[in-house]
Amino acid sequence: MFTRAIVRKPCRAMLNGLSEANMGDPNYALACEQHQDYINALKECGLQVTELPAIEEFPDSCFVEDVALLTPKCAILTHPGAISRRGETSHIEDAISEFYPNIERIDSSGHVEAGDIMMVANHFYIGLSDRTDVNGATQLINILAKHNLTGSMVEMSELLHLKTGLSYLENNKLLTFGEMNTHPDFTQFNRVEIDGDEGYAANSVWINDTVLVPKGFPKALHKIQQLGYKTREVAMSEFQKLDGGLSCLSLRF
Ligand code: CIR
Repeated sequence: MFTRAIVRKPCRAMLNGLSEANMGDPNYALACEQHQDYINALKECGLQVTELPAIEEFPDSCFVEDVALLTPKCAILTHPGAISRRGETSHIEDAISEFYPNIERIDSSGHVEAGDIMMVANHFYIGLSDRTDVNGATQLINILAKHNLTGSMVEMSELLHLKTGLSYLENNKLLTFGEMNTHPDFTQFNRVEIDGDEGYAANSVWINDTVLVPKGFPKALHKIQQLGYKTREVAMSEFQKLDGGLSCLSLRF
């Protein structure tokens, strides 16, 4: 059960955000509209939303998920693998300190972006991607252990972040895509494969028994509804152009 979320408004400089999507430049006005609807969707799921202002200095700063891991027991500031994103952590710290008195941190010898971290109850799967390395993941596992939480590293080779191809929908249900469909670390879950042409929807978000699903992926939407969940579609086209999915736009806790 989540009660709160933190989001950050997109900045005009988002046009210069990191991207390998080759889908063209995002339209800033439309991105702001979509972001507002995303906030509405979080509120419809019962969350109290902290809305942080845009920071022009960091083009990718609306993707707040990557710079911190918030768990029921602790908050951890990451050290992003993407150089242009490292300064984002100090900006999120103030917002988080309101809710977590003692903030842990990944030191600069390792890299972690929390888009690579999937929480399943007290266990945290940590994808080893271009953005998260063994040093960072080891630091994270050690911090989690101090709080009676566990973590494990997941080998991966194709996706930007672990959750680009995986979403845990609670109740042992897992959406998978691409290399995650047959990944040995996830065979114990009830897996639902997202079709190759709808891979972007593998990043959907469970919030208090509603699942947010990106708009325009009808097969994925149907599969999630068949699992018994209420769904809420959110248009994400402008964030997709920057490789950002639904989970990336908020910290939920
Ligand atoms: C980046 O490449 O860092 C951003 N353009 C997108 C971040 C997406 N975040 C995520 O998947 N958690």
